[in-house]
Amino acid sequence: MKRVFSLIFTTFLALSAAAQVSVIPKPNKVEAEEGRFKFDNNTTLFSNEKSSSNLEYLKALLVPATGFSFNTTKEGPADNYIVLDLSEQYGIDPGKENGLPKEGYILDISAKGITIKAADGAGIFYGIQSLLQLMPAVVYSGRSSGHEDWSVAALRIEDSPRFGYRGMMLDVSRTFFDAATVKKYIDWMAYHKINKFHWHLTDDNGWRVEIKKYPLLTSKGAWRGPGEVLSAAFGSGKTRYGGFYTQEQIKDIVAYAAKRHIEIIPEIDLPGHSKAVTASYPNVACDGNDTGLSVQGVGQNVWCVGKEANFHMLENIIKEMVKLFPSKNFHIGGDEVNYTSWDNCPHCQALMKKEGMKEHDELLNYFVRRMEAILEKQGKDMSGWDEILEGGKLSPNSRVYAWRSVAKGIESVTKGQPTIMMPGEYCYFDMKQSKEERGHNWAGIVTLEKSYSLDPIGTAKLSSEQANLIVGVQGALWTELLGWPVRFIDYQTYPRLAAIAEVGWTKPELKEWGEFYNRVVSSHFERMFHMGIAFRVPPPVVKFEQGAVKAELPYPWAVVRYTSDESNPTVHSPVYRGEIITDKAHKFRFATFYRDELVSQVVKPENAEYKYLKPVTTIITSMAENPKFPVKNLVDYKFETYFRSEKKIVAGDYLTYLFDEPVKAKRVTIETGIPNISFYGITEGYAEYSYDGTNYIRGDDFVRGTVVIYPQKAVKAIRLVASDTNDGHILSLQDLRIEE
Ligand code: TNX
Repeated sequence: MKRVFSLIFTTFLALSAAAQVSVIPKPNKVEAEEGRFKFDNNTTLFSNEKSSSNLEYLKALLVPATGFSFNTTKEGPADNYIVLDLSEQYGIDPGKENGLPKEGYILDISAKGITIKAADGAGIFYGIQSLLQLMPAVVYSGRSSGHEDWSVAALRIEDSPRFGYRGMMLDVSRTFFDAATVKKYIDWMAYHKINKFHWHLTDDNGWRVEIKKYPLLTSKGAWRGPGEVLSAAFGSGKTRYGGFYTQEQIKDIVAYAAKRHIEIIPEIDLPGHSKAVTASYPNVACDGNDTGLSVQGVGQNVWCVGKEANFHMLENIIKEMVKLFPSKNFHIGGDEVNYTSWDNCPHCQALMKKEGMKEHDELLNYFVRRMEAILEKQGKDMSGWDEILEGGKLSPNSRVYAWRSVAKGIESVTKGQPTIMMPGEYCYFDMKQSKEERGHNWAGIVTLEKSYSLDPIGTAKLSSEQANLIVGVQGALWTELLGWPVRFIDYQTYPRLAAIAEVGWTKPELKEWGEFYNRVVSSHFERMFHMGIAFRVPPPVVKFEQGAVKAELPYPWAVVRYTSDESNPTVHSPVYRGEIITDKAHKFRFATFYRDELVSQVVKPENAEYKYLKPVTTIITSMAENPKFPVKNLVDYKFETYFRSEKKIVAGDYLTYLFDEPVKAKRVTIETGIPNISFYGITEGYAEYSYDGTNYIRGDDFVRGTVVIYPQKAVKAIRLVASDTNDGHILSLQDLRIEE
């Protein structure tokens, strides 16, 4: 009887310990065991790996956090140890079942010691990552309080990834991130067992890699602003903006990533998205007088396919770059080519004729095939965005990155191409995370739950051969919107990358949203905090119902603070404890705080009456309207609808809101740019206001597209004036927010 009881009891203990393992991405098999391993000053490290890289990596985290010395031993220790045990024997070989797959590991923790077994260095590294996540979160920062319990529960994890490709893409062209930031970004990826870094190094708005043979690519093409060959973009305004990586810096970053078992796949975006090139070397562009614009509103940004010299230049660029990047794969972009450039170019037209092509996308395929050949000569396989499927066949080795939809990924594998699934609606971290937050929305709102719900193989009926062509999944951060605020890069990436990491690593049958979310908020927030990530903290949902303001906490122990005077909550604002009866719900503001340092988006109660005035207004403007976004959108007082100019604005362009009757307002907020995206606002300009409709008083200059006016008397008119062109190809304006 006693035995039975103790058996039940141990099983219970073991089960609950297994349930407490909150590692992200979730390991594929966890068995809890009895006891704990306690780290102390005599704990030794031993590794049989030829390279000391994993061992040093582990030690560099453990020593500062714990204060223990973690001496390394020459022989396998008998007690109180951490052993890294690498042997190819543990791998799958034809004669043996149940071996460890690539990147797999076994983490064994007993009271005596910790062993990580793997058949490759990456496996050892991932065993280390799981171990770190089982320890107090301060292990990542070294900011120990001195009260941490440096012990871990005994268990055995046997784990390996679902996909061999678990990636993250960062666009460093639109916003430039210095080498130190890129390294930090790589560190964070490694903590999540992400193993590919797709580095989007060039785009219209900046070329970011030093090429010795073509120095203008960076001396000119890496800079935008007044007097530069590239005009200001994305809020860079009147300052010179840019930067690039030297070849030495790139090598250093590639080596840094390799130590973290991350392969860097470079991308130079071709043949479109190439304004930085054509502005620096104008001969690269097509001849002919094309005035067409790319989707992003950039003209003359395409490599001419008809000029043979361009392929020599590309080969030279590739030759320098392959020396920097050992990856077998090289990404050449291929997306969103503005074909009017080729349509109007005599060289491209002559080439079409010569090759007997009928459609302009055949020119794209021609270009792509030439790039395949250039890369093949250097021993590389080509990768590109899903547009490269158009206009003809590809080499079977060419890898397609499906970004527009899951369907594009399916089309790609159906055509026999190795494919990375990264559909925007799940994987684009430049998309907004809720309606009110900044971000793009062309692929919808990408919540954490949405990212988590992706299954890269999914429900599509694929043959097993086709399914095998899906080599993995990737998150992406495009950075048109990331110049500000500070650390927005963290906010957009995390925790969504944690979700994609689990999509890429964990067997689908083990995934469960509610349980994942619980791991994120109860353990991973604290880890990310100590990793130094300013991640997105979820805001509360706040409603005004039956005379009371009620906040629903994003998780039960969330610290939500509020104000009742329209100001943003601070760490000194009261903590929300329960519903608040009020007749001024519209003045309340709420935010979730994480450890006083990270604050969520500030939210207002839903359903409260926001007293924006809606005076009858006439618009007078110097700008032609885009008929799809007409001037009348500015006077419907629906804040989602907005105005777009037909053309790029010039200094002196204006728009006046003329009220039928003077309006008494305590405050008028003028926001420009697309609502909640903040693209195409006024970057250089000011607001004026008038009490009589004739004489105007100059208000403030626009700062990040916004001006606030506090009128002394009833206002008759408000006018926005551009003192220079803005940095978009159009201007977008919104309804006035007029408060009584
Ligand atoms: C489309 S994704 C693009 C990028 C933009 C992005 C914004 C892709 C291959 N092209 O140039 O930055 O949308 O979400």
